[in-house]
Amino acid sequence: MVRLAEFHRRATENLAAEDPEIFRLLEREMRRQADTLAMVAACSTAPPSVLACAGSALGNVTAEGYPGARFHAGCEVADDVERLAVARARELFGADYANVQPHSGSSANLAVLFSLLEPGDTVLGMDLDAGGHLTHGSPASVTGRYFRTVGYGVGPDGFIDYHEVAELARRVRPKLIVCGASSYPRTIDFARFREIADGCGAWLLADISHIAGLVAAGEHPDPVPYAHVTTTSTYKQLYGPRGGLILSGPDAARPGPGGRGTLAGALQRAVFPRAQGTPDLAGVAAKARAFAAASTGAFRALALRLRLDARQLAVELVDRGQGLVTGGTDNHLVLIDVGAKGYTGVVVERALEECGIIVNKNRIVGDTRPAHVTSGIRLGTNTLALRGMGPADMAACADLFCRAVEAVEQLGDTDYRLPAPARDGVRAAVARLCRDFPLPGYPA
Ligand code: DSN
Repeated sequence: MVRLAEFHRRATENLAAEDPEIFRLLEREMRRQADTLAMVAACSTAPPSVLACAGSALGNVTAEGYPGARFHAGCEVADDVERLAVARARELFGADYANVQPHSGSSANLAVLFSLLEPGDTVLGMDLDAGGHLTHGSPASVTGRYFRTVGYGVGPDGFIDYHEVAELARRVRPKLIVCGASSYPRTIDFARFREIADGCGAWLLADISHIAGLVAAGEHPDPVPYAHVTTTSTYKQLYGPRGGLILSGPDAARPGPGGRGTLAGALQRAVFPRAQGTPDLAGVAAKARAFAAASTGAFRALALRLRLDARQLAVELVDRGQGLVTGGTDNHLVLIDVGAKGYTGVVVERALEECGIIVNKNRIVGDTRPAHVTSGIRLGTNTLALRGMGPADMAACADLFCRAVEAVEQLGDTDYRLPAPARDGVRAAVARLCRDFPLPGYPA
């Protein structure tokens, strides 16, 4: 303990002395995070104990393979760390199988797709504009180049139309269906997706990167009993390090692709040696730490709060005249149609950033604007809830959002003017809110 603490203290001092340029940048980033209101739905703030693991000497270990079967010596501790991370992930999600090595959620998805499918097989995934993810078969991703991909969308109300998905699946006979999304504000019916997959003999992959914390806390239906494979990134709603995770429930023991071995065996080989070499063991330790934190009552309270925060934030925004995709939210995410008020997403994103509010532009259903412009803004409450803000504090957040947006004069798709007095007023209010609700464990 003393050795580790001493190491981190000296490491920081050495960094300051040896490389003041990067040291200053790291300090600046810490200050930026403390002083701004992060409402990017795909982010959270990892507790310092997670970052201590991620920056530890375990990162020095080269350890291809799995615990007890490595291709390098010196893995005694790394093996224990990885076994602990796997056990904690399985316990947290009630899974029969867990692989903690993927470097990201995207890597996890690629490993799964490339292990269960052959090039040219059909994948049915949610369209990017409807709320899906690049790795669910977008033509911009390798998944859209190596597989025949068909997209399902959402109905005019913004909700998934399960009858339409079932009809599409019957027609195109996919070998794999992906459910889960990166900008869908509503509950996903994993049991219904499994029925659809079973109806056409497809594998079902649930990507819960955005809602993993809600799932772990019982605040969103659980995909693990239904999907053959579940994936997630660990840095979004699990408040963990950059990284990914693959899980499987009762299907882990069933035959793998082509009837060979087991599904669990295929997933192990999918990550190593097929898709990755040595894992990031420091990252694996950080995942283990995050999984343990996510198993606590405090985390369950946080997950409930972030869901209730999002629900209230949606109400407050609608009360202030904002149009929301689906009219509200069931999870942590609120999707705003700023195009309806004549703004582009990119202009709103930039104007809010000038005011200290961090959001991201997002295409919305039927969007005619390109991905770098968009008509939508996506908000999330992961970090607001971590700061201790509850539903009663969402009026203040919605107010600041609307004050900033209403002050913007849109001049072109990407050009705008934001009068300094309005900007400074919102910025000062944001700074006050951040001081009143500091990030736990971070210097204020
Ligand atoms: N998946 C991307 C997002 O939802 O923004 C980033 O992780």
